Order: sequence, then C-alpha cells, then structure tokens
Amino acid sequence: MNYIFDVDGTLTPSRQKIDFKFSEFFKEFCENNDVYLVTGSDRSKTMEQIGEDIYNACKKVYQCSGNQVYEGKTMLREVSWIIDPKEAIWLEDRLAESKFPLRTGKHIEFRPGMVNFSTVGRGATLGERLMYVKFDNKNQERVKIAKKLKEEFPHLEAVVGGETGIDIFPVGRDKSQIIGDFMGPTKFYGDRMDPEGNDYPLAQVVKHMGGVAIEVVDWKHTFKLLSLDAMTALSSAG
Ligand code: M1P
Repeated sequence: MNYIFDVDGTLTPSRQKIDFKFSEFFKEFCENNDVYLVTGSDRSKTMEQIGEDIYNACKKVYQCSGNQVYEGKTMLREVSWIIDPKEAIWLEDRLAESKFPLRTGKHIEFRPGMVNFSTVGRGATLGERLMYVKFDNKNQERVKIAKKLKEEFPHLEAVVGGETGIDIFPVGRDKSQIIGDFMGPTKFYGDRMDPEGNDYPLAQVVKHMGGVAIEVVDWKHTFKLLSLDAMTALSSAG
C-alpha cells in the first residue's frame, strides 16, 4: 500500500510542529510502510514541522505541490517557473485592496515552480493567523482571489491550503502531477479535498486509479484513523 499524506492540517496544525505523541507513532508508521508526503510548502518549513527523522523515513517528499521532489537529503527533480511580472503586479493590487487590516510582510513567496500569496503575510504570528482565519472564514477572501486569478490568467491555477495563503502555479502543476510515481493500492490523506482546496486534484486522480482519498478534519483525525487501522491489523493478525 502507498500512503500519501498532506502536511499542514493533516499531520500538523498549519505551520506548526507535529504533536510529540503523534510524531512517535508516525515515525514508526513510516518505518513499516511506504509513506510519501505532498505539500504546498517548501522543504525548510516541512523539515521544521515534522523533523528530520520522519522526513528521512518517508520514501519521497513532494514539496511545492510536487514541483520539487526529495528523497531524504537528495533532491530528485525540480520544476523551474517564474511568475510573470504582470501577474505579480495583479497580486500586489489584490493585496492593496484587501480589507484585512494587518500586513506582516512577505506577501508573495517565490518557491520552486510556484508562488504562495498571502494578504496577512508569511510573517504572521499565531495570534495574527487566528485573526486572519476568522476574517477569511467570514469573507472567503482566499477563495475569491483564487477564482479571480484563474479568470484573469487562465493558464494559472490557484488553490487554497493551510490557513493564510493561496498556492499558485501553471495549470497542471498541482499536487496531481505526482501520480505518475504511483501504481497499485494507494491511500491519500488530506484536509482540503473540496474543489477549491489544494488536495482536490490529487484526490481526484487517486480515486480515478482505484485508490482511496480520505478527507480529514485535522491531524488528530488522521492520528485516530491510523491508530484504528493499526488496531484492526493487530486483531486480525492475532
Ligand atoms: O500546503 C499549503 C500551505 O500550508 C501552509 O499554509 P499557511 O501558512 O497559510 O497556513 C504553509 O505550510 C504554506 O507554506 C503551504 O503552502
């Protein structure tokens, strides 16, 4: 069985470290199963959140929505794409018109093969994040900006993931691009399998190949499901 996991909202709270008890369980799970991670985030953030032991115990880690792929310390491949200046200016305009009152810096983060756009900014503290989450839940700002961007630039894809940002890349360069690496029984766990979410494209292709896509509420839900599976396997073995 191939196990594919999203990170923020699935294995950890968004941009936070993995829970200690879950990390112990998950490390063992990675050592006994074929585990892959796929995240919109870059390597340094993923490493900070899940730690080196889990990172290296995974078969592969697909960073930046699969636009950069790692096997432990080795980078296997990377897509190079740079946002067009007029597209970046369009994002600056959305930033200027956002009704969210706070700006914490680094609103457009350039990553291999994609950019992450955030009106609150990547410098947000936990408290500032919470303020943005409330604002975004009420105003659906990220969904609206993502929709407008796709209308304005049809060659681009924009998806919502994590709590504060939008991941943007050329059409086809979403998480579903990793599917060519997988054959046979596959389970994918993610927290944003709704059509606007960044796990949606991969969930669709996993189901299409006969695999299972499991939408979780948060990391605690993932922990519970994996623990139940482990208990079921134990009882049927004994
Ligand atoms: O994977 C989607 C995003 O998840 C987090 O988003 P946020 O910081 O908005 O909660 C981050 O890990 C971000 O880098 C990533 O793109």
